[in-house]
Amino acid sequence: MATGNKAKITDWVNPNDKSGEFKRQQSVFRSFISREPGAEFPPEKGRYHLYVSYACPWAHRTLITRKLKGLEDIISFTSVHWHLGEKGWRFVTPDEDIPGENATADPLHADFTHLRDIYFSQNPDYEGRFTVPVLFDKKTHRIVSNESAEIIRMFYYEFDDLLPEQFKNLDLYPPALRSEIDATNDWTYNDVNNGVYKSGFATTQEAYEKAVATLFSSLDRIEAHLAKNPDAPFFFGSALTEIDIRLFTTIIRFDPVYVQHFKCNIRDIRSGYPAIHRWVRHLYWDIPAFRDTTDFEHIKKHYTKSHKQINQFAITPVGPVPDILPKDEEVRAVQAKQ
Ligand SMILES: N[C@@H](CCC(=O)N[C@@H](CS)C(=O)NCC(=O)O)C(=O)O
Repeated sequence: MATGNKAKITDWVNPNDKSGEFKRQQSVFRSFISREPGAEFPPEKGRYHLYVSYACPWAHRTLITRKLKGLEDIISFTSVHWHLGEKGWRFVTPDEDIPGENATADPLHADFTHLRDIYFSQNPDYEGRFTVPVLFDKKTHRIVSNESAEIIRMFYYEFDDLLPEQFKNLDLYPPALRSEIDATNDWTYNDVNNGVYKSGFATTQEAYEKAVATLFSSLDRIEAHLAKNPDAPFFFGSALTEIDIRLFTTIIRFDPVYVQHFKCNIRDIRSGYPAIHRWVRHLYWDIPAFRDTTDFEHIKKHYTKSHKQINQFAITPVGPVPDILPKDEEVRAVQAKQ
């Protein structure tokens, strides 16, 4: 759906659409960084910049992957302010003190105040949504991609020639698991990553109930899968793959935001899904690429203070406390059963 003319930024569901269902638009910029000779966007140190929001689960994928693959000195980034207003995401101003590394003004364009200025610099008539993440080429001043699923795949291999052995060897999409990863992505994208949004943005009871039922039956499926292998650290056993990255960014937001704000409240993770709870805490507490890129202040404030169609007074709930439990603590009801 376009944001142009009369549509409000919070009209994620077209008010004329009687189904009340949230239908996510396709990303528009779909080029690739490639190490093939003659590629339009070759891998080069310092050439590319990521625009993200710490709040956004799709952008969060790119920050985790950048860190896991050791690309911190190769690809720079900026996080926007957590508030999404009528003109979309905006940059932090110099007088503001916002948490998180690189939550600053746009370092590349001194006169840009909003993320949409980058989209308009590509096409003054751009009519799509102004979404993060955006992968930007400093050399040609073009947006390479605004599709997180494709940006993370570029990071898996295309920069490997510039990386030390330890990072080159990390294969997040290993050939032996590719068909299983693709099949898992299909349903986890639709039902879980996007499912929480379909639940929260629904504007009819029917659309909401359909989304929330599908979401929870897919969480049950993930729980059953992880419970089969209780000592395994990752979704596919001993191999950290893109499934862990893509599921993590939704699950880490689940109890703090999606349960109450998006009404995904049949169960929560900490009391209702022991295997998912164990898996997410391992990633968060034991692997810096997951923990260091997670900022609960951006996450909680963004959803609750930007989605006025859901939360008119922009009050951010205090709980749950804490945002994520330590690995050796359980909620009281779980403790009592042990
Ligand atoms: N398919 C995109 C979706 C990105 C997306 O929807 N990002 C949201 C933030 S969570 C956004 O920037 N929304 C702004 C808007 O819709 O106005 C991707 O995965 O990269």
